Amino acid sequence: MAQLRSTWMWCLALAAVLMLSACGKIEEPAAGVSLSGGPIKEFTVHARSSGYDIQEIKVKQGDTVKITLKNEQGMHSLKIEGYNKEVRGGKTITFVADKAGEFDFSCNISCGKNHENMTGKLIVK
Ligand SMILES: [Cu+2]
Repeated sequence: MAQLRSTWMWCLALAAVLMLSACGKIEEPAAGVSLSGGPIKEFTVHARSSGYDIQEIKVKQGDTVKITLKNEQGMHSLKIEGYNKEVRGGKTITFVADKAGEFDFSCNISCGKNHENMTGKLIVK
């Protein structure tokens, strides 16, 4: 009788382990959702010839950053110095903010007389 009970307990324990490992698999982030496993910070930046509507993008180190650039006037891009990342109007980029610091971004397309106004900062803390 005692032996039957211990076998039963062992089966329960095994079932619990199997269930836990199954749950672990479900919680794993799907590919392309979060690159780092950390939170995803999403920004939509609108570009006009007068500049970007968002001049500061603040995230934490380890965050997955998703930036969508929308051209409101003309053709623009958003290039982040030091991260070697660029997004063009109508496109989205996703990357992991693995380096802390302040990184200037600017438009990498000669878009006219206000081109130099198209600047901002990615701040990674
Ligand atoms: Cu521009």
